[in-house]
Amino acid sequence: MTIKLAHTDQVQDLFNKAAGLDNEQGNPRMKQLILRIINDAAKIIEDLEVTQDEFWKGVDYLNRMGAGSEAGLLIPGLGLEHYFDLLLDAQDAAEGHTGGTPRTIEGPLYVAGAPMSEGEARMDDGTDAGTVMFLQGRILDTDGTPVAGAVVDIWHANTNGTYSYFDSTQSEFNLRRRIVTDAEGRYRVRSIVPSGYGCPPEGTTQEVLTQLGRHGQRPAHVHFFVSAPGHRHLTTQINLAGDKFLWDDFAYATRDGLVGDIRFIDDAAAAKDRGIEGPFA
Ligand code: MBD
Ligand code: FE
Repeated sequence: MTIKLAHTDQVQDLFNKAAGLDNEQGNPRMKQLILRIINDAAKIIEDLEVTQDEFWKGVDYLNRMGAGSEAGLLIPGLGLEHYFDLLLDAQDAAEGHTGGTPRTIEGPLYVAGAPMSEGEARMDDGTDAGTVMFLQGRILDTDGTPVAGAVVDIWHANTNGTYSYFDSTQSEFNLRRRIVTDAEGRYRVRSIVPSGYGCPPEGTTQEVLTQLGRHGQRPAHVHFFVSAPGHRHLTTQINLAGDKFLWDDFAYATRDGLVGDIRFIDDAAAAKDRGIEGPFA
C-alpha cells in the first residue's frame, strides 16, 4: 500500500504555509528553495519509508556534522561539489565557450586575505622539513594572450596534509599566497611539496563514507583561484601525478588537464638550467 500523502492538497497547504508563501514578508528566493526542500524531504520519507528512528538519527547527524564544521567536507564527498563542475562545463559547451584550463572544486579549506606580492612569493614559513617545491606558470586568456596583473591565489596542505587556519599548529597564512602576474602573465612560487588530505577519521564525514564502503582520501594537490578584471574567475587545482589517490579522489576533483607532473631535481645547477631560480624571498 502506497499513500502519496505529500501530494495531497492538505499537505501542500501545510508546506506552503511553512515556507511563508501565505505572507508578504521575507525573501522570495528563500521561500522558493525552502518549499522545494520541504517537499522533497517529505517525498523521500514517503518513497523510502523512512522510520522515526532513521529520521531522528538524521537530525542528530546534522547537529553533530555542524558542531564539527564538516558540512563543507561531506558535500564534496557526496559528489555534489563536482556536480557543479559538470553543470558549468555543460553550460559552457552549450554556449560555445571552449578551451582554457578546466575548473574544479574549491573545497572547504580556502581562507581569503592571504599575503599578496608581485610576480613571486615564498609560501612556506620554513618550519616544515618538506621537499622544496618550485611552481611556476603563466596566465593566458582563451586566445593565448598573457594576462598581466591577474591575481593567482594559491593554497595547499603541508606534509601532514593539513591546512593553516584549520590546523592551529601552523602559522597564519602558511602555504597561502596571492601573486600578481607580471607583464608576461607569469607567477612563480617556492613552497614545499604537499601531502594528500584525509578526512578526520573520527569525523562525521568519514562516518558516512564508511557506511558507503568508501575512504576519505584526496591525492596531493595545490588549489588556485585566478582572477583578472574583465575575465571570469577560475577555480582550479593541480593534482600531483604518481599519487595513489590521483584517480581515486573522495572529492572527485582530479580532472583531465589538471594533473601536474612533479620532477624531483637534486642538483640546484640542473634546476637553474630548467629556468628555475630559487630560493625567492
Ligand atoms: C581538501 O583539501 C579539498 O581540497 C577538498 C576538496 C575536500 C577536502 C579537503
Ligand atoms: Fe585541498
